[in-house]
Amino acid sequence: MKVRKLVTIERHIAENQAMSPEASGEFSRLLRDLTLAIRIIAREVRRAGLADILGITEATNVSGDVVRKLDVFAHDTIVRAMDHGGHLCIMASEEAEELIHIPEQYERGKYVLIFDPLDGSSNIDVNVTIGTIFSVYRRVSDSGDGTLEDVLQPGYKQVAAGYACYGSSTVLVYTTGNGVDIFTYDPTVGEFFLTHEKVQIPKRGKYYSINEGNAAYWSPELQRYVQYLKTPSEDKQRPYKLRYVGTAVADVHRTLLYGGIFMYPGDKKSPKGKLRLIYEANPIAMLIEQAGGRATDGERRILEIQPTEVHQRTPLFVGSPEDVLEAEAFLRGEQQPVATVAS
Ligand code: P6P
Repeated sequence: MKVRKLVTIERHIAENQAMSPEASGEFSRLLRDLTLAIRIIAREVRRAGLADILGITEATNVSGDVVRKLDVFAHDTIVRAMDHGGHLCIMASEEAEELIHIPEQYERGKYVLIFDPLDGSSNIDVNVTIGTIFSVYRRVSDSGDGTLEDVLQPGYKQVAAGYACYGSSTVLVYTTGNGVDIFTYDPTVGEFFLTHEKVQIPKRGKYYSINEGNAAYWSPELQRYVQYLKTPSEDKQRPYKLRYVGTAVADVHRTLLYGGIFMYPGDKKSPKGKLRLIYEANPIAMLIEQAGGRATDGERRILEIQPTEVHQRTPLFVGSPEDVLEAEAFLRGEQQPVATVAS
């Protein structure tokens, strides 16, 4: 629902905290520090072409992606903003092979931060939308330094999840389990203002989002599903429109607002697909489920998958509940295309 009242994200977090009695304020301060990092990244994204932080480094990350300067900047900004506040016991970044421990001079807190500092790297140098994705968990280890066990938690344990989408404007979308709220950044005052409250995804959409360039590697069932979406139907529900940005945050944000389905499936080349479970799929899944949508790997609920490795990948089917359920039926071989009008 669109919002007219002027509410900043700080006030929204504080009011949210007031609603959860056990909140000590530590969680609110964690989110406040994270939004500072996102503001700084947003500024650099806007001026990247002028600040010589476009372009690539010689490095590749643990997933084999070419690392770009803005990736490194975003990663460093989040670590520097978050490592001394006393809220976290450990961090994990898609850009870092190893877990990020809290420097010994700083206090450790009860939360875990998992983040993809800059999602959509391949789009950075061509001025296409990119994003930052984050997840917050409570620690499961008792005290002191966080552990691998604190990081490898199933997605349903998230206490917060969100993304920043650096597009025509910068929006911050997050949930703490009480629905999904969207904030739009006003750089003239340096504030994120609440613009959509308790967002609900349409039950079904008219968009599908997948990299059709991989069609030759898809399973026959997936090929049948996508062909079904492209085949005109008597009720004009189909064909769906294809939209694919190549930045998960952008494709998910459109799916959240307009409905439909975003898919990064496993295929013959990459049986587990490309997206990472803890950095991308889990936060996206929490947000979409909180907005009334569905998020699976084609059969299992993403949030119930027990991670075994920090950088593990998962197929992802996410969006309007009717669309994702229909995709799953095709993947099980159940659905046969219904009668369609001659194209
Ligand atoms: P492809 C960006 O590099 C990313 O990790 C996701 O944000 C995006 O959805 C996907 O890769 C795009 O991958 O293979 O279609 O270029």
